[in-house]
Amino acid sequence: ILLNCMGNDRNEYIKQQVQVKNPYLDTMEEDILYHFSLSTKTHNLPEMFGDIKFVCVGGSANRMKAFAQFIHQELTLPGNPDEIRDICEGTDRYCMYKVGPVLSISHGMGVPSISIMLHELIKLLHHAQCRDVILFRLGTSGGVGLAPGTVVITDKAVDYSFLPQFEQVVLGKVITRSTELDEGVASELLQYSSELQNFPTVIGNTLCTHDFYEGQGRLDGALCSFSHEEKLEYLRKAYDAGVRNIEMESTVFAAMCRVCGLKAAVICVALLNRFEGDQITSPHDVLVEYQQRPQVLVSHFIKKRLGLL
Ligand code: R2B
Ligand code: URA
Repeated sequence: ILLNCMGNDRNEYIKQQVQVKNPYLDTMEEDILYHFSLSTKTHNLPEMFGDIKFVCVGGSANRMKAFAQFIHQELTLPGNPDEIRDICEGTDRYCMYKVGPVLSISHGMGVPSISIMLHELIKLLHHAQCRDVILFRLGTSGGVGLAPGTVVITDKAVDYSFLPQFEQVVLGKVITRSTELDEGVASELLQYSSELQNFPTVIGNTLCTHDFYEGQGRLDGALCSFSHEEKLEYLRKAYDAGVRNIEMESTVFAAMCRVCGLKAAVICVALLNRFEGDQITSPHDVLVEYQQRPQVLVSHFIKKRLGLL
């Protein structure tokens, strides 16, 4: 019985760890996380990152720095938030800030950019022996039948045919991975959004595309190979499949986190209603306020989890 218990405990313990799914990694003497400008030989990753519990990623470097400063204030941590240092200052590919148990990282635009970052992030969390980590993508998106400013918590991240899957070409063949996200975290986020004032939030599917213009059915790119009617028909089909917003990273984010046993959620604000147009016409200050909304919601979640609320 005792052995059995220990076995179960051990399984539980391992399950909570960040799992890399690559047998070659353990045979490497050094692992250079090139795009972070970090390495297992030159940096003590367990010491630097071992206490991380929440990882927040988003496209823009400035926005993720602002988020780090914001969460620093929200958690009332000591020190000056203006003096926060970019851990990846040795490279300008991505930026990274650590604030207590929270890591804030930028990922650039699109699937290839975020997937490079996620490979190195998941290895970093593994090398650092982090446990019980939740990942959040905080982003912007185009709303599908939603008022600008609405926050969308992703139920399923779907591809161009509205299926919850991510296709990747590996050695010349397409492999398909599931993009199921953590249901518990999503419903907890929705619950917390109702505790915030003037905070329109919905849960819905998120369409992930490989382009901002033609790929999202926009009529205002340098190329346009379809009509206004065809655009509306595609958006209507998306809406009927439960899609409420469109962005460019959610499927690979969901797929990679799932394979590695990481709980993950996607929270994006809609900057416009795509049934009404393609250009983002809101004034700068309005857009800045919209982009703070996912940050406010995730900060609320983190404070709840840390017992600060
Ligand atoms: C949302 O906004 C960016 C495009 O403007 C892209 O990274 C995304 O997913
Ligand atoms: N990001 C996108 O990918 N699409 C939009 O319409 C707005 C932001």
